[in-house]
Amino acid sequence: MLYKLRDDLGLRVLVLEEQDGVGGTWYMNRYPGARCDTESVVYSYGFQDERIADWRWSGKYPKQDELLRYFDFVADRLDLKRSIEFGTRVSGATLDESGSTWTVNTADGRSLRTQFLISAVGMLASAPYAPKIPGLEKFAGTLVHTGAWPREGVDLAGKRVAVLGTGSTGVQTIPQVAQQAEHLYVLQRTPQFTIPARHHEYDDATWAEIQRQRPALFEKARWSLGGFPWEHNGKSALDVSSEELEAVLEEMWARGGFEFLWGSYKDLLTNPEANKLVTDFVKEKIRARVDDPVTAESLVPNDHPLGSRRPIVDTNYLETFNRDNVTLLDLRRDALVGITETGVRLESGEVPLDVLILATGFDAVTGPYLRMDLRGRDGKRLADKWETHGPRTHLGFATSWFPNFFMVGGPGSMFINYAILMEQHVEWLADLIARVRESGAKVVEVHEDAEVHWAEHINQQVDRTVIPLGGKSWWTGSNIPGRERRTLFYFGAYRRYRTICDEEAASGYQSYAIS
Ligand code: N01
Repeated sequence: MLYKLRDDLGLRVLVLEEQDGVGGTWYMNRYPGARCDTESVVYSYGFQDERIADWRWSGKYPKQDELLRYFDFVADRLDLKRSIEFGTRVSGATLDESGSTWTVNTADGRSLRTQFLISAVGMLASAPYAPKIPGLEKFAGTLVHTGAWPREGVDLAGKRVAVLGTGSTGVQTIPQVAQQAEHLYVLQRTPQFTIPARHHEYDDATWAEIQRQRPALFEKARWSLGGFPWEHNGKSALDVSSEELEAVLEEMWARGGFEFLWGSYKDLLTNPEANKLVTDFVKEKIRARVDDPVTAESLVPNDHPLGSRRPIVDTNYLETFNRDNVTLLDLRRDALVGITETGVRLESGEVPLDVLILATGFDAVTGPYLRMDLRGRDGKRLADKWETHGPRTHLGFATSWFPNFFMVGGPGSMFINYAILMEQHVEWLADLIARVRESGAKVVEVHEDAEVHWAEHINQQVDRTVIPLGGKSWWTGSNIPGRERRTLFYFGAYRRYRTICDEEAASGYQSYAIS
């Protein structure tokens, strides 16, 4: 966004960044095993600038440190850091009475004025969530959240360690922690489906081929179902013989990653019957990967179908339970009662620990925004507005009562390959801002009925998928106790979403008042 506004549009731009370096989620999430689960080639910038064209990814899924090096490389090569103020947390922002200028307040007590305020706070990392477990504050060992992993690391050698949480983060960190700890206890409340990543390094010939195909891969991802450069085979899983189904699923399983879900049959995420076929296939895979049948059964999800929660991609997660120094503690059979000074207390008794790792996720999607005190027209607080009606936005870009305020990937946009979505959002918002400036207008605000209409649309849309069967998860904001389920994303095809965004721009932004 900085590059686009500063270098393409020639605006005066300042980025305020809470951390001391670029990278966002990859700056904060330094836990062992942190790795992107989207293929590197499309989890990078797609715009053409020869200054960053010589970057080479080492393999299919980059690790956190490689991702951080990438973002540093881009920021340095494009000379972005001179426009970024690091170590500055925004505590809030208030719209002036003129309705066209924002006063932004920083946690260190300063105020800055700007016509346009664009939030790029992301949807997860800036708001880690730790559950209020009785006694947590009493724990005398090392307590660490994966999303705030210390830069100097945590010494796990020879320690009794527990990981609480088995979402994407827990699933990534558990195999790595198991290799370092004396003993690892995995505290699992809800088992989840996980697909092998099949990570591999790129040799020079593979990389050369990827480079050759790169423009085409990006174009495909931009007009795809979920921001990835592949398509389903056009068939319903219900229309093929069981032999054909098995063969296709085995082939996709061998390829691994999200392609298994989005690149096979067209109706796995929309038709519960078709979904059940693939859900059963993955359940059998779980049983085959775990030696002890009792442990295996605890690891098989039985309360939600595959794809109804954010899918997980793993490297050796389930095999980790075959190690002698790893114990699965199934909290549905033996509930977590609390934390003591020396360990965790289950119904069956206490488990002594030196280190407790919380892989308990985030106050996702709305949390990063509501940590800031944002006040729009007539002093209306964003927190009050979203509390009353849910986080209504127009396509995830803007919300009424908050003129000249925009979000890159806000609530109501999509949960897909974020690299592709971000770049589209940046371009769309930059075009809108350019349009407002060219017209000589000072203020742009989305019409309230446009966001109401969009909220209705995404609510209808989600009912055509298996998402409502997913139980409580961050995808619906319901991972936070007491919070009701909400539709936070458009779960249709990304190409459709992109077309809707393009049509809005082509209409001259008819959903916006520009004055
Ligand atoms: O968080 P989560 P995450 N008692 O909310 C458990 C992205 N990401 O950090 O399911 C016991 O998914 C909770 O249990 P349950 C990705 O989008 C990306 O793992 O509520 N358990 C669950 O097991 C991902 O989806 C990458 O029953 C409690 C876990 O904590 C998103 O981040 C890598 C509990 C939280 O799982 C979030 O993933 C990693 C309690 N009181 C993450 N409270 C990439 O590779 C919570 N839990 C790109």
